[in-house]
Amino acid sequence: MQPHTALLAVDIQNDFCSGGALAVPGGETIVPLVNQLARHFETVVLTQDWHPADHISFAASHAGKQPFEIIDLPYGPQVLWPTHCVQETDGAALHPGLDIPHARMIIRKGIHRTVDSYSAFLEADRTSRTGLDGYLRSLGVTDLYICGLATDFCVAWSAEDARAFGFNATIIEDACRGIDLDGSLAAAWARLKASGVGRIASTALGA
Ligand code: VGL
Ligand code: ZN
Repeated sequence: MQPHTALLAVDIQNDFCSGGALAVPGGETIVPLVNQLARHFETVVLTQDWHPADHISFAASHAGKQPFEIIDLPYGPQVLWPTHCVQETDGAALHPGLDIPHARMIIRKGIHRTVDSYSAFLEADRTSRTGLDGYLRSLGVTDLYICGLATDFCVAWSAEDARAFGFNATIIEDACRGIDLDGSLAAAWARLKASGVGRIASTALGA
């Protein structure tokens, strides 16, 4: 790949894989492909969903609420999730099969108790930044390829924000898996298309 490209591998963590607290169907099956793709990129950034134990996105933090209910927060609607990716737990660890020794940046997100962050760039208040845009720009990255979990949440939000921050963004579709909550996967692809996010298969990158 050209030096101005980078791979963003989103939330490939135990809790999003089989047996995890918020398992994405087939989540772990992308791991060998992501490893292979990563070899084509000099710059690889990983993200980790990384929540405090009493995070506002957890159903358990709201009396009487169940996972997958939606509540209104000051920054907008919030899906309530099973408790997942709690800081420093095994569930929050990167999947052990991930083999990307040259990955040189890990962005941890969702670290503030009162704000969720699906996006690797901007938290759900749409104001607080993770710093990823500045990091990529300082390396001269203009084109971002994105893979990981889950297609319809953290991958989609990260890709849309990549566009909003002025990067070209392309999702490597077979290197992602979705949650698909009440049609969220189709809705995400429609939004992605409208915001100019590309969609390719890994074979197009020679992987
Ligand atoms: C994610 C729901 C909650 C994701 C993270 O990585 O897509 N989804 N936290
Ligand atoms: Zn989360």
